Amino acid sequence: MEVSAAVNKVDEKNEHGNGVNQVATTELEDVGTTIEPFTNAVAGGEDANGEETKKKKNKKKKKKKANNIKSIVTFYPDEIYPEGEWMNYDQDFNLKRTTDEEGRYLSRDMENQTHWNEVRKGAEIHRRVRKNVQNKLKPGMTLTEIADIIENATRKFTGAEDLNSMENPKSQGIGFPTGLSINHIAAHFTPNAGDKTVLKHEDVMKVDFGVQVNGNIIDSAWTVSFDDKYDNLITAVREATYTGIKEAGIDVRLTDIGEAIQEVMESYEVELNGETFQVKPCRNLCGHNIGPYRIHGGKSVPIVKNGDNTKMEEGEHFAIETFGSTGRGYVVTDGECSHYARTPNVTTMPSLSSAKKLLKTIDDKFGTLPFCRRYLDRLGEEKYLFALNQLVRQGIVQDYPPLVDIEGSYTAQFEHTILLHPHKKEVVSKGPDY
Ligand code: HZT
Ligand code: MN
Ligand code: MN
Repeated sequence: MEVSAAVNKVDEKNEHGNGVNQVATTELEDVGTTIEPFTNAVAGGEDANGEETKKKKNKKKKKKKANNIKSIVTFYPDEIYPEGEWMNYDQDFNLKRTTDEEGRYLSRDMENQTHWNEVRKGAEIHRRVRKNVQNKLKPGMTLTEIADIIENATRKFTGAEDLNSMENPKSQGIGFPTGLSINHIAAHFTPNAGDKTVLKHEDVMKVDFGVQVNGNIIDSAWTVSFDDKYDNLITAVREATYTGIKEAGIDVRLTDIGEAIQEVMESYEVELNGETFQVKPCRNLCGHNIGPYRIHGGKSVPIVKNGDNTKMEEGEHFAIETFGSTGRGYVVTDGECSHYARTPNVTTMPSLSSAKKLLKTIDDKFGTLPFCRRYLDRLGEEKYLFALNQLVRQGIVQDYPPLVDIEGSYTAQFEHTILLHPHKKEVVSKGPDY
């Protein structure tokens, strides 16, 4: 399947027919792709059995779902996963990488084939999970239901359904908690137990979830809305992210990527209830490199010109993400925390015995991967909040509270994971949807 053709088809028809604005045209240069993500359709075609009883229909639907969400290995028995979208490096100083010396670079790249294949496996799972949830998202659903759909599908595809009974619970599964951040909340909201938040027709929701295979994390996100008044906001951010991906390359300065993103983002306006807003980048949010079992590897990719002369390097793995806002374009932390991760390289032992016990669960089940309170709940942990807060106070665990712009504003996000191969870059999480 050719990605650009698939995207155009999706754009014309809004194939899910649910009025969900989560797909549109792409300006990503089409340099050819080998993605075949939906040869084994995830959600299944609609059954044409309108005459059948409701009972029978439900039965049939259930069975179909069970057939399509199972270990990804079933669909790839040889364990070779499809490549993402290849893009040439388009900076002048990168041009020779795609031409003269391609052979030499390729042989160097060969040594990492298992690693790239693991990343591609995670990306294929990401595409299938999001295709599945995109078919189901409707106003009226609770955020807990949505998170469960995404996380249960990720568990099934990766084969990580029960961490307690897995030989190596950290080998593959959820990469980080499912972000379901609505309106002025830009990032890092996921429901805690008892959360009753319902997705509304007028909402703008960022869906940001992660898949990991042997610690190789796929981090990718898109924005959902049901009202076309947000189209310009969403398009601005999608195009800004694509610009970031185009600008990325070996030896490219991070500030230059931010500058290009900012220029594209700010070229859009949104009109909401008679008021016009220039889309602003959330200037204190950024993309990041990703390391094994580390969602952020230490480099930040700005979404405004920030003067950071640090360069991207060969072999690096980046999450390119941008956030646009009708508000201040600046986020602060607010509200109850749900996301946490063990701080890497911190060996401090907690004094409290309950904190020690909780830390052992975290080390055994998540290592340095981010987790949320719901994941502790399902492992059977109870009344752990005091211990968890203790770990945070001692710097053993980092908390990631929700990041919000001003009340009443709307924020959007798009994100892809890319690999900087010696000769070309690979937009590994690219799909026909975004
Ligand atoms: C932290 C905790 C998580 C990383 C970016 C992000 C969602 O804002 C350096 C740059 C998941 C991810 C992260 F549970 N963050 N990507 N997708 N959030 S970040 C960050 O903390 S650190 C950006
Ligand atoms: Mn993300
Ligand atoms: Mn990210």
